[in-house]
Amino acid sequence: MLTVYSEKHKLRDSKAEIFGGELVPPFECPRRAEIILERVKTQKLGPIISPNDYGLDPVLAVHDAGYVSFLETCYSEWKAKGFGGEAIALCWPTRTMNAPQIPRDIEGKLGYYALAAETAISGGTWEAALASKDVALTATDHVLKTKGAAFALCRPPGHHAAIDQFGGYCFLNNAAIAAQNALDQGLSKVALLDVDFHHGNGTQNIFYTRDDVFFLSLHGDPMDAFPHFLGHAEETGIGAGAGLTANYPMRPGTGYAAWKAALEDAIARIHAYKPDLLIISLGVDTFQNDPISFFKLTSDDFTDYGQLLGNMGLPTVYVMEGGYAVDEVGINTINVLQGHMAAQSAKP
Ligand code: SP5
Ligand code: ZN
Repeated sequence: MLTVYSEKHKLRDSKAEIFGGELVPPFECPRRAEIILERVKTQKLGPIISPNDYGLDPVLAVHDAGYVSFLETCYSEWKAKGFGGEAIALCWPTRTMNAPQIPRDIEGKLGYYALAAETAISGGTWEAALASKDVALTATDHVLKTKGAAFALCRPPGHHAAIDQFGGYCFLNNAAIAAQNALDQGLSKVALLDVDFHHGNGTQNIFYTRDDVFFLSLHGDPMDAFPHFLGHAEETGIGAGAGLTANYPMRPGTGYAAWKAALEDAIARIHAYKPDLLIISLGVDTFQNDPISFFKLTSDDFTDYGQLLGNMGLPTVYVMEGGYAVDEVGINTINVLQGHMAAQSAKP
């Protein structure tokens, strides 16, 4: 399987995450991608290529233009105020405030465009985010050509990034940008299956009213887990998108048997939709030793579900999302891809 990777991910190297009331080194760190890349090499997964530059048009096809220019200038506006640290949101238009105007001040803009405070915007974040969407777009174009599968080793991740909000370590929604770009090249229907531990609130937000992308997500119940305010089973899409969002929230301690049952249901629904392309938001934070999550998957379970995904026989793009047990993040990720490849080569 082809891997697309950009060294520019290293430019996303934030120093601080708010966690448990303390500033800690971010869970979403450069070493994650380096460990995954290393495992791609040692397991001889296949060729590794650098992404092409697609510019901003595919970004603006899913994200708000004001949001995109905010991301571009946020850090320099923050520094211009004389602040010593990284840009972190502190104040929001919450339930008791009126529909907001977008403030002039960068601290106000941060509150307007942030959906969580844990994610700091640091110098280099924008450049890394741009390269990350190029990784997803390049992998997708390869799959459109070959009808096979590819791995987009994206970093920073994307699935929490909404039309005009960042957070959950995400800035640009790589998987959504790739899905939209495939549609813009003439595909009719894309299925976007999110197996990251966290609900893909950003992806759901982007496609909620549409019938050309079927979004499905398996995740920690938002009653118990980040992002807390989206991802309930009752959210199934509206308008043309009615019935084309499917959420599978699961409780703390969920193990592979229950998780796999949810995946099998999702797979049946994807088959019924008959998509031209499958995009997997691949987070491996469902692992039993993940430091911020509560599912109980073992490393072997990742291989097993990779086979189920490969058995679907669809052109498939794997887009990297989360996974914070850094020592095992390479093993678990590549286990999914090797499971997929084993299923493919078992086909007559
Ligand atoms: C891409 C991705 O996986 N983003 C996840 C962002 C999660 N950020 C909030 C983490 C809050 C964790 N609370 C954990 C309690 C652990 N006992
Ligand atoms: Zn996650």
